[in-house]
Formats: sequence, structure tokens, C-alpha cells
Amino acid sequence: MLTRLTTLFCVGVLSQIMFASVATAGYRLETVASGLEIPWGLAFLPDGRYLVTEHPGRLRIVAADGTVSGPVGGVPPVYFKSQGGLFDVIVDRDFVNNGQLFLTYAEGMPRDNGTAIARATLVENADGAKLENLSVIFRVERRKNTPVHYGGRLVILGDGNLLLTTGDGFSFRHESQDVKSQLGKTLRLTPDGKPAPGNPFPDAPYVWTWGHRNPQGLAIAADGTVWLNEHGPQGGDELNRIEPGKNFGWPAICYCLDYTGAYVTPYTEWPGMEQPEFYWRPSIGPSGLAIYEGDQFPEWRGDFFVGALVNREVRRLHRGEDGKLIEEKLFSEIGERVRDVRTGPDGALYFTVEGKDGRIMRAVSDQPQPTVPVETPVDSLVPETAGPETTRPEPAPAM
Ligand SMILES: [Ca+2]
Repeated sequence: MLTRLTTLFCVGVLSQIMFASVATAGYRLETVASGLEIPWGLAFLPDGRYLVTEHPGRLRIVAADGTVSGPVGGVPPVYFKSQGGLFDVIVDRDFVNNGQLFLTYAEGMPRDNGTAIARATLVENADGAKLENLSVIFRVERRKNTPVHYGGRLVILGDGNLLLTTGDGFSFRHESQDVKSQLGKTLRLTPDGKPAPGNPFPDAPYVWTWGHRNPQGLAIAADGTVWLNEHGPQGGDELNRIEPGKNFGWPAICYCLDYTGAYVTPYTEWPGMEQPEFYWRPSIGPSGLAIYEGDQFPEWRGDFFVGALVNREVRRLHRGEDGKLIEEKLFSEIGERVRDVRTGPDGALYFTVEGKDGRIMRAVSDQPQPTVPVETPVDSLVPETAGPETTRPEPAPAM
């Protein structure tokens, strides 16, 4: 049974708390912040606040109590069309001292656009927050004339270099198999935007892995392995363990159909091309990837959590006794497109959720947690009649 309580705090922050229990872990879903427009990427600041990107091109700071700031100034202009817009935000490991962050976004114009990375310093004063010393450290060299399949996820690897995903641009899928094209790749670069030393292809100095379609989830496991999820067309969404130099096959091999219903390729495997660790057919529209390592859900440690845009929920993948990945559907009560999934420093699992009222949500354990503040008793604050459910928008394209 699911009980939904709504509490309106004096600061105007709407906090929705939903209770649910599942076989594997008891959790409670909370809304951290709402009123966001297509929240795409989420990053945690050392002081307990959050940075969140909105796809149309805004960066905001969310206070620990859920108060959402005005737009941070100085964000570079983004090409906001279809899948193009502002994508990820990550903070530098030395953010406490240097205030630096990285943004990924689509830039350009209809006939000439691509994925870019900017680095900037976050500065706050009485007038608000802004980005200073902004520098566009990298632009995907191969420009395109489609507003789709940008990739756009970014992580900082253990060696301090950046890893960026790029999409195939939809109309250029053959270039995923051209190692010299920067479409359909992961690219490893220094924080200054130079090719990282030790990359596998001398003729394509940024390229780390190839043969991707549109990867929108990227995460590093506790053991240092790097994982990526990517969209297939009809079927063939994949979770891949990526290693330098490896070819992940798109579009030469896949477990998919084209949108016309035709096979993209008759092949699902080929010598020299990697098999996915897991694939979805039919598609779920994977976006966001967290490998849980928090304290609140010990039974989830090491498991993969993937946002499912199509299904409006989250998928958990965990190892069975035979070592194969087993899938579990979770958080279906969210009921909206889950774009990003992250493990928070508090051990909660965080999501950015699209829909008419875009939100940051989190799943917290329903067991007593020594490190989590006790919730304010809400029963006395619950209005006699709960407000109407948020109107659900029309289904949007999967990617
Ligand atoms: Ca593949």
C-alpha cells in the first residue's frame, strides 16, 4: 500500500514523501526540490547543496532545504532543440579550493552543431551566483546538422582526466565505426581539453572507445571499472563495461530493429566487437547511471541503477549467483521520465525527474539511519484533502 503525504513548508518548498516497500529494500521516496524545467544533470556540492542543469540552458543551485536559486549567471549559450541543450554538470575534485566545475552542452546552430565542454569557476556573492573565467575546453570536431544523439555525459576518471560520451548524431551512425570521427565515441581528455596521454589511437588522439550510439549514462565503479549505458533504436539498449580501444559494435552489431521495423544489421556479434554486459529489448530509454556504494542500502552496494525514460521508473541490475545480471523494476511510483541517477554523499539514491513539474527526488532507507536527520513529524501538518496529482504531460520521444 502506498501512502502519499504532502507538506508545505513555510519557505514555499513542496516536499512530497511517498512510502513504499519492496522485497529487496525498504525505502521512502522524497522530493528534494521541484519547479524545475527538464532537469538533466545533478552534482553534489561539498556543503550539502546541489547543482542541477535544466535542459533549456540554465544551471541552478538547490539548497539543502530544497530552495531553488535563480539561474546561475554566465552559463554559455546552448543549442536548445529536440535533444540538444544543457546536459551534465560535474564539480572538480578540488572544488572546495578552486570552485571549478564542468558543463557539457549542445552548441551551434541547426546546420552546424555539436557537443562541447566548458570549464568555469562558480562565484557567489550577495547578488547571486555566476560563472567566471569560463573557457570552452573542448568541442566535438565533427559538427552535424541534426538536433539529436549528443551523448553528453561526463566523469572524472581516477587518473584525473575527463571522459565524455558522444552520440552518433543519428544520421551519421556509420561514423561510430570510423575511429577518426568523434561521433559515437567516448573521448578521454585532460581538464584543459587536450588529448589525455596514453589514449589508444595515435590517429584519433581523443578517442578512448568506439562503436557507440547515444550513451547517456556513465559511471565509475568502486573497483575503477568504467560503465556506460546507451540507447538502441527499437531494442538494443545496452549496459557496457568500457575499456580503452574497444569497439562496442554500433551499428555493425546490435540487438535491435530500426524505427522502420527493418533490421539495422543481421549481426548481433562479430569478431573484434564487444558484447554488452546487459541489453534491453524492447527499449527502456536508459539515461543516467549510478553504481550504488552508499550506506543506507547495504544490499544494493555495487548494483547498477539506470533511469528508464520510456517506462518512467528505475531499473536495478544486480548479480545473481551465476554472476549474470538480474533486473528489478524500482520506483515506478515516480511515474515520470527519470533522466539522471546518482548516489548522494548521504547514501541516498538521487534522481532528476522530468515532467510538467521537474524535480529532484531521492530514495532514502525506511530503516533508522545514524547519519540521516530524523524527519519532521508530518502527520499533524497534512491537509485534510491532498491536492490534485500533478498533470502528466503527453508521452515524449524516448531520447
Ligand atoms: Ca553495442
